[in-house]
Amino acid sequence: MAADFQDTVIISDLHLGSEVSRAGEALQFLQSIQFKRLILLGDIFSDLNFRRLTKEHWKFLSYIRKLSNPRHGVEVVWVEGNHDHGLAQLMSHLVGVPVYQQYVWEHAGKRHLAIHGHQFDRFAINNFVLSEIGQLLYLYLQKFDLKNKRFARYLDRLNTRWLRLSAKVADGALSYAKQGKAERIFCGHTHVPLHLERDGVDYYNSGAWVDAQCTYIAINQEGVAIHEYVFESTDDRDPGQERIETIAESVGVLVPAGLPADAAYQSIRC
Ligand SMILES: [Mn+2]
Repeated sequence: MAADFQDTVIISDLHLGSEVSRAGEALQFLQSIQFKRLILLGDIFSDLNFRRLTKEHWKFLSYIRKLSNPRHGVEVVWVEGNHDHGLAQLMSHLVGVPVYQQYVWEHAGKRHLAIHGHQFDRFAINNFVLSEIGQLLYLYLQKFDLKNKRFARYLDRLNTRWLRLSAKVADGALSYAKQGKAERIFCGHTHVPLHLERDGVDYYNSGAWVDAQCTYIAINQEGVAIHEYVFESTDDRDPGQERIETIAESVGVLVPAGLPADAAYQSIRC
C-alpha cells in the first residue's frame, strides 16, 4: 500500500537514558516502516550522562547510524532539543547524522519547518492572550468530543499545566511559522500529539516515545498524519502492526487511545 511508504517520518522526545524511554519500540517501529527522510525532532537523549544508556538504547543509536549510511538512500536529520543541547557535535560524529537547530524543506509545494519547540516554552506572548488559545483548544476538543465518549474522560485528565505548555508551544510555533513563511510547522517537546490550524498554517506536534503512548508524524502525498504506534508487548512476530488513530486533517486533534496523556507528560521533564 502507498501509505506504507512515507516521504518523511518524524519522531521526538525518546529520552534515551531515562527509564521511561521506549527505545525498543522505537527501533521496532523504524524497522517496520519505509521512508525517504527521518527527522529526529529533539530530546532523543534525556541528558548527557551516557552511562544511563541501556543496551536497548545503544541498539537504537546504532540503527540510526546504519540508516544514515548513504547506501540506504535515507536522509536522517537530528534537530536539537533542550535535553539534546550540547550533544550536536558528538552526535554527528558518533551517529553520523547532521544536527540542526531547525530544519526546513519543501514538500508538495509547501514550506515545512521542524523545530523542537522549547524555544516557544518561554515565548513572550505579546499579541495573543494565552487564555484565548486555551479556549480555542477546548473548542477543538469539545467539537471532537461529540463523536467520541472516551474522549470526555481524556479531557478530564488534562491539567492546566499540560494545557498551558501545549497551547504555548502551539501558539509560538504558529507565529514563528507565519513569520518564516512556512505552511507547516512541526514540534515536539510537550509530549502531547496535536494538530492545529491557524491562518493557513498547520502546526503538528509529534508527541513522545515515553511511557504508554508512542506517536509519530507521517508525511506523504496524501498529507500529514499523526499516528500512534501500537506494538506487540509479548510476541514480536508482527512488529509492523500499527493503528491509525484519528487524524483527518479537518478534525484537527489526535485522540489518544484512552491513555492518560498527562501521565506521559508528567513523568518526565519536557
Ligand atoms: Mn524538550
